Amino acid sequence: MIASSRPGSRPTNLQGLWNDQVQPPWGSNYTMNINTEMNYWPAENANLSECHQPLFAFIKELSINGAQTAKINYNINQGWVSHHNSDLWAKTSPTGGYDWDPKGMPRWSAWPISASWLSTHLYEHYMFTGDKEFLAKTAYPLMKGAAEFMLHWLIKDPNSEYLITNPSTSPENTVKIDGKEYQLSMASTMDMSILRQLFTDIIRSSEILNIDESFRKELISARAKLYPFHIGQYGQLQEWFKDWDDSKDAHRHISHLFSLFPGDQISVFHTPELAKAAKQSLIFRGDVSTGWSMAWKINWWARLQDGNHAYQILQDAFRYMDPKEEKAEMSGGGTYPNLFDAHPPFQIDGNFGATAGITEMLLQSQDGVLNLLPALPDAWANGSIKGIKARGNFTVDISWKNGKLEQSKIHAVIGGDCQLRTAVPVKVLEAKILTTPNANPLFVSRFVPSFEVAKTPTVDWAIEKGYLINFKTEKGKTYTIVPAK
Ligand code: FUC
Repeated sequence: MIASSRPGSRPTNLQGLWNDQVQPPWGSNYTMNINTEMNYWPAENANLSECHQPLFAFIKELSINGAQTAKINYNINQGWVSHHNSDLWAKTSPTGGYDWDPKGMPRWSAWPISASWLSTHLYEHYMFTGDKEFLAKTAYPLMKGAAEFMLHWLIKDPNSEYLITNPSTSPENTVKIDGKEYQLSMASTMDMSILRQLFTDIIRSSEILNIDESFRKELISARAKLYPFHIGQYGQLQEWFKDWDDSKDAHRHISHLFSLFPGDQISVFHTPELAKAAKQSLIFRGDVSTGWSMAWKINWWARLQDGNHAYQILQDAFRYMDPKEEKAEMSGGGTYPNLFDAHPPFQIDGNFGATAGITEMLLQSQDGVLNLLPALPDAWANGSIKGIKARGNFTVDISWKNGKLEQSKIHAVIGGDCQLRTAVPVKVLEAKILTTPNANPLFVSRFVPSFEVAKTPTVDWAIEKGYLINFKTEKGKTYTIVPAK
């Protein structure tokens, strides 16, 4: 990331600056229904925040072209939109693709949700840095534009009061209904999850900045009407509008788990039923897949606090790939001898996604607290990591021995409450311990979504709540955390 995404450069694309072909796979473009976003997952948690800047500059460019696309393609005169693919020139209209399906529309590109997904990166940057000027001047107008388009795009479901997207895809996946295969539907879980996340980010931003009350109210009312999550007939997190999910579907895209990662609406602590359903969906889809798909799975298993499963997938992703051998695209991914990710072919997203996942195994902060070693696998009995980041702009070092926390040092770049979750009871040296819950504005608890249940999930579940401790930090100071005994 340091080599390929510096302020002033273009953001990283499918092969990044390591593309060595005139006609690279998928045009070495920006595939924004997962790959571009994945490239930036380690930007904040791995302390490479400034390397996120080229993506923000690109979002700004997309917003300019995307306002035209909104008008020309959809007759929507507010906000901006972008689709599943873009290029060096920040293209925002849907791509063609008739070679793939000569008879029909390129259906996977009928996905106008990337503007919303990309916009959530702006808010994440704020959560990790606390940079209010960035939130006000750069992030807020872009996020608002993405949401304005969506408020026009959403329609009322004719059979209920819910707001839905239509047409809608669950990126690149298809669904069989009465033996016939479809790619377009309404209100896919991914669409609704991304919109709920974006609306929540904007609502929170407008509160923090104390601006735009009427727009905030509009979003609060729209968010309440968004088509909710469903737990389906197998106890799975339903992917489609109706319970058409196939439990044998092993498709590489598992977009309906957006809210488990990178989103934060599904949490093992705050929404355990939804987290169990997400786990069931993940079990159905299996472990081995393309490079980037396995990288996403590492992050999901980390969020499910299952370090051993995350580690298993990391091992699968290290499958040796001979660069001289051409493998079928969907044959399952691995790693080339130079450690580049193989979709196959070479794509850099798996490297970035796996790095984010390894970091999530050691530190998480999406749940209102800093969770130290949330998904440490047995295989990593002893180790240490330095200089990773948590929301609230805390820089964290952790060392562990025999699978247990040995010491952590937390540097408070901007200060504020710092609440920890740890597997063992800890003490914080030379700090004022607080008896109140975390009041740090960068941790204010997230929106807890509603859902409907067809069958209660029955997956194995052994989540340790651990121990919580909250302490006050001062800007610029470093705190030492050690086991209490
Ligand atoms: C999407 C993915 C493919 C590949 C391509 C660049 O189409 O479904 O697996 O990553 O982007």
